[in-house]
Amino acid sequence: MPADERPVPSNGDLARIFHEIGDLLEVRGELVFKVLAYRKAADAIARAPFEVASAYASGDRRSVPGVGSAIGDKIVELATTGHMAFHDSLRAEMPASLVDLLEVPGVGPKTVRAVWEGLGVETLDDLRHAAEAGRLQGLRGISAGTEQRILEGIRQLEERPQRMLIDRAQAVADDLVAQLEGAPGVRRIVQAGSLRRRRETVGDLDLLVETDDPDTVISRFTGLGVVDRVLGAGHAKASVTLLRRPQVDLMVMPPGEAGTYLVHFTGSAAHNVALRAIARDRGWSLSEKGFLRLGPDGEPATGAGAELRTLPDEAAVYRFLDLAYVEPELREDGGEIAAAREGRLPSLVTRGDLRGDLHAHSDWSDGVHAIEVMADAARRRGHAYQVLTDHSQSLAIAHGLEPARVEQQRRVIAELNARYAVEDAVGTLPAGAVAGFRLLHGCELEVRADGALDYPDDLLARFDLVVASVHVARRQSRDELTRRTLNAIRSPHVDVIAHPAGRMIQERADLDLDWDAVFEAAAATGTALEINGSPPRLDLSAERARRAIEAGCLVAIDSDAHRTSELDFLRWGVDQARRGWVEARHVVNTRPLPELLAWVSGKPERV
Ligand code: DGT
Ligand code: CA
Ligand code: CA
Ligand code: ZN
Repeated sequence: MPADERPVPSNGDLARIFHEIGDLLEVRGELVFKVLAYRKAADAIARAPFEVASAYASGDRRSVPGVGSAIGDKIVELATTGHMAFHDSLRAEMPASLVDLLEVPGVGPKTVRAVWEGLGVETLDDLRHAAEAGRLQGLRGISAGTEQRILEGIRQLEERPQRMLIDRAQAVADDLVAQLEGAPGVRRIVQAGSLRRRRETVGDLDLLVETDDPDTVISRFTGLGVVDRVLGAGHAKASVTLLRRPQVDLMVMPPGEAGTYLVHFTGSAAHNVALRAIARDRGWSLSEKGFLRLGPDGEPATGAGAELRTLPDEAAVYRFLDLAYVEPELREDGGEIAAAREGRLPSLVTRGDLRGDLHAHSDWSDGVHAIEVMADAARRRGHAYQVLTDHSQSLAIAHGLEPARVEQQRRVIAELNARYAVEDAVGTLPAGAVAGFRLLHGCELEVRADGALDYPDDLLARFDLVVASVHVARRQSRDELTRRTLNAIRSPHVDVIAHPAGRMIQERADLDLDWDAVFEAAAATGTALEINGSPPRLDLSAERARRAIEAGCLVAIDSDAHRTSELDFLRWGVDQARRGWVEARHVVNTRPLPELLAWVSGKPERV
């Protein structure tokens, strides 16, 4: 093929190749920074706003983050010769399928090389067969135990749910929106589906684009550099998978008719089914396109009698069915439709309702940042208070604090608060801060395996607020685990139970608790149950949060930050609270500081 007819690789082609180079280098055992350099370049090229290969081949070496002269030369080589010698030599050195083996939990590059060189294992199937036949043990560095762990890892990989945690789904969706915004014909983009409903995990992403030029929008979408494969594309919809990322469905909607499209693609499917039944009872068929009048035969009328009602926004759709507007977080067919009909939908808590955060760590235990850095970051977020809750003494793995360290920490906090008081008085507040900010002294108190609390009562009494949690002996019986949790709830010193189920989403099972007993005791003692905002936790779950408030419990929405950026985890906690029908009045950290402190000091009497 003459050079001028050779297709120039797209940004997506380049990204795929550089990702594969990174993977192959990893199998080869190259230094991490080298592997990461290729991956970083691949991601940046995928996102570049211009065609990198064409530009570079014509001598226009515009800057792309992470693409230096070495990678730039390889791009030019590929664009002008159709080959990249470095990539070719890596592929000649080892089969590309080895990369898949790195996905097995517990299998690193050394193991991959060992099984490939020693046994000729190239694929996951090969690896499973070799392990089942007991042929791995005996290879350098592989014991019988390692072999069992590899088998277990393969099983885990096969069973691993393919859903993203909400923070990753949000990041991928935001990135796509940024790449589509401002493109020709795009008037508005809405992130629909389970992400809009703020589910804790998201299967695929659903984007709705309002446009009067669907074909342009769809070809722009399917042509994005981050797109790996186009699964299907028509005039109204397209589905793609992204490089190392999930599936994305894009639907277009005509301007001015967004209402039914938004309702349809936000879901949930069960909520939509219920809406359609109401519509049908009233003589209409509801689809994404609008409401179609049903004929006498119960089928949508066609021809001259056809009547399609389109609606500009979602509120109008609900109004059309005589329902109050239902927030996306409630659209799970969990009683929201009856509540909308009867005018008793909850007024959901918002991020703006929170006045502070009751759970965060510093580098005194297992956090990353110093106390003053965490406090400053909380203050700049406009919190009225932040409770510092480093781990208690027995949690050695997290550098829990001995009582003497607790006393030291108290002094550090007092000095910081004195400084803030001076700044309040002279009016030199950092940007974003509100006057009167207080750093409160708390701890994350271990509930030991025998149910005992990890500090003596006289020390506990001196904290401003105590958050208690169960981290150890998670496999005890339901009775034992419940007894430990109730012991913490009933302590006059414990104010909040942190991440009550101890879960890690898709990673490990919840604590086996008698939840009714937990809710009853928490309600009776005024102990708050936490909705932990850390994306892998989100604990209480939305369902349990709803049961908790129905049982009369207070909840606390906390970040559990271990670094300053994680203070923003409050947002994910608020999402789950909303899914749990939680209102501001149920959330203890919506209260101003004096009321929060009054609640804490009321605890001994509450018990
Ligand atoms: P996911 O992706 O598993 O996290 O959950 P969703 O809710 O995002 O589900 P998805 O992506 O299959 O569909 C997005 C929305 O589109 C869904 O919430 C409702 C609507 N939808 C899509 N397909 C159907 C369908 O076959 N029937 C109904 N009733 N609704 C559908
Ligand atoms: Ca979806
Ligand atoms: Ca979908
Ligand atoms: Zn914590």
